[in-house]
Order: sequence, then C-alpha cells, then structure tokens
Amino acid sequence: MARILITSALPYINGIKHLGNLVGSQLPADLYARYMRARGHEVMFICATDEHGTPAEIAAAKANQPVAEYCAEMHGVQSDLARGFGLSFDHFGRSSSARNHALTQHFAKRLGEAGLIEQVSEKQVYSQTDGRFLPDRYIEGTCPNCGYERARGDQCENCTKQLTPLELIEPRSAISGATDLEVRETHHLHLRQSKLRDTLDAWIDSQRGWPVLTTSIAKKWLHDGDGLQDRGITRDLDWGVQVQFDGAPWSGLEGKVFYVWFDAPIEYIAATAEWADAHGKDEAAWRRWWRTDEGADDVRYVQFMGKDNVPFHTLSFPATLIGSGEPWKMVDYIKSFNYLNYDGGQFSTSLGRGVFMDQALEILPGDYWRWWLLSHAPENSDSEFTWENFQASVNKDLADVLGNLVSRVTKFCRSKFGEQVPDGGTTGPREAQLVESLTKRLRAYETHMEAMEVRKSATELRALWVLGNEYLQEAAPWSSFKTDPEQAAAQIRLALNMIRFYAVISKPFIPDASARIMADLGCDDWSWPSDVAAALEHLPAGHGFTVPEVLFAKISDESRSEWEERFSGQR
Ligand code: B3M
Ligand code: ZN
Repeated sequence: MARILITSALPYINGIKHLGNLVGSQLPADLYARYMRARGHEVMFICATDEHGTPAEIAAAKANQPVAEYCAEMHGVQSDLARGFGLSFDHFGRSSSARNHALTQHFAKRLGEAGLIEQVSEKQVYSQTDGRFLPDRYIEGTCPNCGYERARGDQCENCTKQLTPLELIEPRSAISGATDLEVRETHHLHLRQSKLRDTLDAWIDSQRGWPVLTTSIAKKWLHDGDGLQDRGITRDLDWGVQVQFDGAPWSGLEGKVFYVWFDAPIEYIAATAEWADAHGKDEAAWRRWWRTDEGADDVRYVQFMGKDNVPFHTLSFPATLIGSGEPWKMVDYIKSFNYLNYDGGQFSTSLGRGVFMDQALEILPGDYWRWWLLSHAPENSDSEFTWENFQASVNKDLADVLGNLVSRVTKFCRSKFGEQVPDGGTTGPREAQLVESLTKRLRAYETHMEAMEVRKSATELRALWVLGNEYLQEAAPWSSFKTDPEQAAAQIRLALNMIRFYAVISKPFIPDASARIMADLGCDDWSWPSDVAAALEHLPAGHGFTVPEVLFAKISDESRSEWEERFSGQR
C-alpha cells in the first residue's frame, strides 16, 4: 500500500468554471484519486478555491459585494458544484484561510533569511482614470511574445508566457479601458529565482518520465531569452496575505500583499492542514504528507493542471519550497493538459460561450459529463466539445453498451428466475474465453490508469463493456433458456456478476451510476476484481437484487439542438 498525495490546480474564486476548466485539472485528478483508493492505497486528495489577487477583487467589484463576502459565497457555490460532479476531495480548502496566511508568511520569512528575497524599487503602471496601480489582470494588452491581443498583465493565456504589465503592447486598464496610464515608482519584493536556476534545472532533469508537455514548458522558461527571471511577489492590493513577519510589517512594504501566485500553491499544503483542523487531527496528521523529515519521504505526490499553470508549478513553487531550506515534499509527477475547445471556438468565461458547471448539471447528471470529458480529455493535443459527439458518446457508450447490458440481464433474470441470482448449471469454454479476454483488458486498463493515460483508460473501459455485450450476444441466454434452462441460469449468474465487476471498475469514471448498480445488486463489496474468474462468482446463487431504473437516458435530437442553441452565445 502506497501513500499518494494528489492536488488539482485551484480554481479561481471568480465565478463558475466551465467544462474546459473542469477537465483540465479537477476531473482527471479525481479519476486518479478514486482509482488509487479503489486499489487500496492511502490517498490525500486536495483542492481549494484560489481566492486572492486581481481575479477575486474584480469579480467582487462586479458583483457589488465586499471581497470577503463574495469569496465565502462563491466557495459555497463551487463546493456544491464539485459535489454534483462527484469530485471526491479529501478537503476543498480556501486560500484565504488562516492556515495559508501563516504558511505564506512563513515561507517568505525563510526565503528572506536565505537571501532569496530582495526589496526593489519597481516601476508600476498607474491609471489616472482609476486612481490606482494596475497589477496583473487589472491591465490588458497585446502579448509581446505571440501577438495575442487580450493578454493580461501577469500572463498570456495564448502562449503561456509569464508577463509583467510593462511588457504589454498598447496596454489598457481592465477596469475602465483607460489608456491614460503612467509608470510610477514603488517598492516591491522580488523572489530571486535566477539564483536557483541551476538547482531547478537539475531537479527537472532528475524527474524521470514526466510528460513532454510539462518538461518542454519548464525548460522553455528556464532557458529561453535571458533565462529564469526574478519575479515580483508582492502587489498593491487590499485583499490578500499581508506582507508581515511575526506580526510586524516588512518595512517599506506596509499595506501590500503577496502576489496570488505566491500564496496559491502554498495553499496545497495549507489546505492539508485545514483538512487536519476540520477533522480534529493534530499537526503530525498533515505534516506526514508534506514534510520529508516527518514521514513524507515515502509519499508519491502528483499534481494535475492545465498547461498555462505549468511554469508556476515547475519553477516558481519549487523555488519557494527549495529556497526555504526546509524538507518539504516536492512534486513527483505533473500531469498537464491542453485546452478543451467548444464547438469550433474557445470556451469563454467573459462571453459566456460554452457550458459552465452549473448549467451542465441542470441538464444532465454528473456522470454523463464525466464520461464524455474524461474519454475526450485534451491530453496530447487540444480537443473539442461538440454536441453531436457528446450525444453519440452518451447514447452509444453509456446507454447502448453499459446501460443496455445492465437492464437486459436484470430484467431477463427477473422474468425467468425471479429477482435473485439463479442457481444451477455450469459454465463452459465460452465463459473461460470471456474471463481470459476480460483479464487481458483489465490489466491494460490498470496500466493506463496507473500511468494517468486518461483517454486510453476510457477506451479500455469501453472495450471491457463491449466484451460483455458480445458475450451475451453469442451466449444468448434468452434463447438457450428455451432448450437448456440450466445453462441459461449459469450464464445469467455470470452476467449478474459481470455487472458488479463493471460497477467496481467503472466507479472512477461514473461513480454515481456505479453506486446505483451496487445498491440494486445489494452489494457493498467494492474490492478490486483483480482475479476476474473469482470476481465473476462473487454473488452466490440465491443472492437477491432489484432491477435498476434506467441507468443512462439517451439524448434526443431535439434536446441536442436545443442545447446547441442555448449555449452558443451570451450567458
Ligand atoms: N487559480 C489558475 C487557473 O485556474 C490558478 C491555479 C492556481 S494553482 C496553485 O488557471
Ligand atoms: Zn502570448
């Protein structure tokens, strides 16, 4: 039994996320967490809302609410949606927690003592019209790297380059659109990442088997141009972690807060402490996941995120951890994702284009989305959501293949043998062949799940469902029943067990459907069916069950076109 720490990139607090955000981090992280738990490992699965910085301030201002109140409310909304999608976080924390404030200040103090923080006088963009400095997302303009016209002051969404407001071409205020900007002198703290460049480079080289997408992005920012840049880690904002140490402000930086990307990854650690607090556990309970001197040396730590987050997780956050000089657990594997596009364009939060998490759950249960999103995860390239493809996947994979098998077998059994596993008869070579095929595919499924190959896992799972269908088609207990009811009984007994087998192995993808199947089968034994032959005899003759309600309803052409229309434009 291994110990596995899993973190998903933290969703910004500023509103409800779209399906592209979901499939880029939280959902595949959940798939992995559920699988690892199913295999008996000890899992700590952490996520939180990312509540500081300009995104939060801008959204709260738009909603006409004090930031703290806005964040508390949105955290509740996002928690409910996470539940609706079956995201099985051990803790869903908040980066505004007292734990994160304290830890962030702790790290800054350590970095300062190690000579890795310097106070610099910095030029910042000031807006006359808005009467304030414009850090990060408060400013927009054209990306100097790729020419994308809506790059933000902290990063270009298009090419992932980290930016500073001064680098933007034709900058404008994101608050008012004003272009009467001027550059003013102010004081800030810089993290001297450049001093850690060789250490980071060596650390990345020592990581075996990282995905190309992850390593290439990290290497690019390590070596391109002037190499790794020192970065400002403080901002002129009201909301955030105060630049204070042991309760006293850092002189010259009164009233400033840490940059959101400085404190957000620290929240992975803080949220684990919040988990301990929420469960009345002691300090050791969370530290054994994070401190290599307190037990975390045998933890495997995996992070999930979209590709735009990779530079912060391969460079900035490791710089914070290494720079502290303390034995913090470093990430072992970073699984990063490309973008999911929506019907010929991009999902757009600002334009309300695409399907958002709340809307998705209004029209269909979480499992339908989980299945489509995971089986089409943008792993090796960007992928695209279309309603036609969604309809086809749901109708074929979920309704025709899995759903139909469950309902045919259980209904047939009820009508011929009653609602219990039938007795009598023996299985033959056809069944032995089935066990062999299922075993082979199950091993492949396990290998892909282990390797976080999300699409390949989905393909393998679908193939496992198909095997069962093919078997039933050939064995045709509905006809053999007429000539040899004993044989039909043995086949149906096996088929009912195969349904349980499917419920167990499908749970990471479609947890609600799996739970419903198991409830109807009157079975609560979720142990992994490594030994397929044994698993297909798990439910004994005489074991009672009830015929499940329709597992997955088909999507009609009418619904499809209605939704297509509804989500095409303004939210
Ligand atoms: N909130 C960015 C994002 O959602 C950010 C991730 C933080 S992970 C520490 O793209
Ligand atoms: Zn760019």
